[in-house]
Amino acid sequence: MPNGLIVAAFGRHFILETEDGQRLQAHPRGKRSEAVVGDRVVWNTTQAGGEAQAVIESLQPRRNLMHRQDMVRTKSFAANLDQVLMMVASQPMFSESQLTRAMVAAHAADIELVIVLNKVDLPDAELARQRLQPYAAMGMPMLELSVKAEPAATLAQLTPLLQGRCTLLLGASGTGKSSLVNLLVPQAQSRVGELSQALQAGKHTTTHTCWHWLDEGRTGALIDSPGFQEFGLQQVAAADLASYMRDFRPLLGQCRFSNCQHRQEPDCAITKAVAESRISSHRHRIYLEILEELQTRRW
Ligand SMILES: Nc1nc2c(ncn2[C@@H]2O[C@H](COP(=O)(O)OP(=O)(O)OP(=O)(O)O)[C@@H](O)[C@H]2O)c(=O)[nH]1
Ligand SMILES: [Mg+2]
Ligand SMILES: [Zn+2]
Repeated sequence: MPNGLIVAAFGRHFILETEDGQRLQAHPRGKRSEAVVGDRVVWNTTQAGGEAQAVIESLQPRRNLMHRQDMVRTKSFAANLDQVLMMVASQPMFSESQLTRAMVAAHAADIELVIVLNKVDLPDAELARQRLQPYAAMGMPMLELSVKAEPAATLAQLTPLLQGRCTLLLGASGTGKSSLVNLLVPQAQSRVGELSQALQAGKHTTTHTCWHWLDEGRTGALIDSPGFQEFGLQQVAAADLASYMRDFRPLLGQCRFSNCQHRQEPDCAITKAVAESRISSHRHRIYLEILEELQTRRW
């Protein structure tokens, strides 16, 4: 049976790309639809209503899997990634909680994350820069863009970073992810239109994750994803959370208790660092909020 690549996912409907670059509508065999964008799959053809349809028979083993949940259901949304670009902006002003959550999710999946501050042409970019200061200090890779105002500079900055790699774009709604995709992949917009038309049958979701090749040789790809509000982390074990906080990591193992949760325990290296402003109090507050969520809530 032939191999294929999942390039778009709409609930139980998928777009599959064949090895020679053809795009087909595909459905999973059986009830479960575990495939996500970036999955390599084995597929087969069936006849449905006189039309040939692709059926996803099985998934190939994944290199990694990026998860995220919302209140409604678990969404594991892209696999086999080389890196995540987390896009933030000053308009709308980014949420530090969402940024931290994306960083934790990428770290837990062992995927590199680069913070991209977009819209630096806007006057309040300076405020966003200040809020990103702790992230720069902890050594997060970071770059600044103005996709709309400086397209040529954006291309020059991103081309070397994206070449030959598979990159997932993440970020809140309105940060400029699709603008970036359309700049880098000028034909992307029309293709998105075609795909959603092809999938009108019974489905009316417009939020979907979609794969775009960056080059003719199909070596580099950029995955656009819907902007998020919720960013649940139920795949993360509460006990591992602190180790995914980059600024906490160097201090882990220095608390009095080996099972310290870094809440209010005596002789906690983390709360001490917070008191001495070596770790930002925002980061600690966000950590406690996520910890609480992982220990109590099951979405
Ligand atoms: N000022 C400014 N505006 C920008 C820039 N990049 C994108 N925008 C604008 O930001 C708005 C949102 O851009 P989109 O690309 O749709 O954002 P998105 O992240 O794809 O949003 P969702 O699809 O909802 O998740 C649009 O009005 C863009 O024109 C920029 O560099 N500077
Ligand atoms: Mg978009
Ligand atoms: Zn501690």
